[in-house]
Amino acid sequence: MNGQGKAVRPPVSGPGSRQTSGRPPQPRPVQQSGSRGRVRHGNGASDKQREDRGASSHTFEEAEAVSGDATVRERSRTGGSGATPMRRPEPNWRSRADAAAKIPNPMYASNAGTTPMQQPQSLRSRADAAAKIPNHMDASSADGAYPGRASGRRGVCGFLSARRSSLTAGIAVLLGLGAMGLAPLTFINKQSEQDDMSTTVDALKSDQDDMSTTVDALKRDQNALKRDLDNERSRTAALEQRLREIVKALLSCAEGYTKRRGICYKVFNKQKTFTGAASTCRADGGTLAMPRDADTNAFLISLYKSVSDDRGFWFRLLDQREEAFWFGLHDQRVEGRFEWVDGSALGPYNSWSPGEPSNGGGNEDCVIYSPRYKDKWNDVRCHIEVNFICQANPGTYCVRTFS
Ligand SMILES: [Ca+2]
Ligand SMILES: [Ca+2]
Repeated sequence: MNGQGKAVRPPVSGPGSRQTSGRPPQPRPVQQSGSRGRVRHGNGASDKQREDRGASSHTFEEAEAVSGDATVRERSRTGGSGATPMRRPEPNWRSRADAAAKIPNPMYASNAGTTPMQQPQSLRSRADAAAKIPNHMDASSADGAYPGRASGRRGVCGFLSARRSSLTAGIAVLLGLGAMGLAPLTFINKQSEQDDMSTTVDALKSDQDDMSTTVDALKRDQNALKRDLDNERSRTAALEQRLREIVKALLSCAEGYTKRRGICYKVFNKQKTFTGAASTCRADGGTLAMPRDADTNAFLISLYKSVSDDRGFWFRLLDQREEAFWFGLHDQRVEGRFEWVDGSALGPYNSWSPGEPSNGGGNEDCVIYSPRYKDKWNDVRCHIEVNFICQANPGTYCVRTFS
């Protein structure tokens, strides 16, 4: 047993060792011969033990520390003679090593249930296996598999339930203190807001006064405009009334005139010479009447008969005045060539009394109606004074009235 142990024992460092110089010692391959092999190999079993311890304690350095402590304790037990524990193995050490080797480690347990020593693995493969081991501490919050969280919540809830009154009182005290601390600030803010509101109210009052002044001015302007509008309406109404009168005058005959076929006629029961009668007709905007046809001639005869004062045969016998009426026909410019007072020729129509125009005495140049000649035309001297008949167009008198 000791000879086999010496064959696998690592070289001891010291002055007499042949491996103190030259090629450094190489790690021997681990034999897979069970627990016996681990005991025979000495430091090889110790290495395996350190790996196991390292796996159990999750750090290789901790395993080394444990191994170092065991070595120190062994050296102190042997009196510090310099002999290594593998040179003089103690029964307790081997049993402890064997017991440690027999501790099942789930990180190295294979599916077949073999121990790590039965299936040699590299450190990397072991680390990979360890990474695949599910860790309850890493359970996500989604699956809710972590039992410590529920218990923690129950503990917090229990704590809060047991101290609800205390917490409530504490919160009330804090709120009261906060309210007492915020009260001055709130008062300051309220005072500042009140000042701002007062300034704003003053500005609004000033604007309101300005607007009231503007409204008053606008009302005055509105009243003035209304008065002007009323005046303009009255003036427009007066102008419209005047215009209607003018239109009516333009479409009607002057006072005393009778309208026939668009011409106004009037009998003047005033005895004047031919020239005087013509002047009176021009003053009314017309001329002496010009009966250019039989109908107009008959109308004029009926017109002067309605106004004439027929004083009877005896009166006419005693009164030598001619009961006659001038109308606008004469031959003053050219003897025997009768024309109308507007300069136009007599034309085809005439109503001469038989034997007329006679131009008696060589100076009969103006024409009259005469009942003595049965209302026929007769040329007489122009300077005698008789009644006369005027004619005018409708509205002609307006020129005289509004001019
Ligand atoms: Ca004549
Ligand atoms: Ca005559």
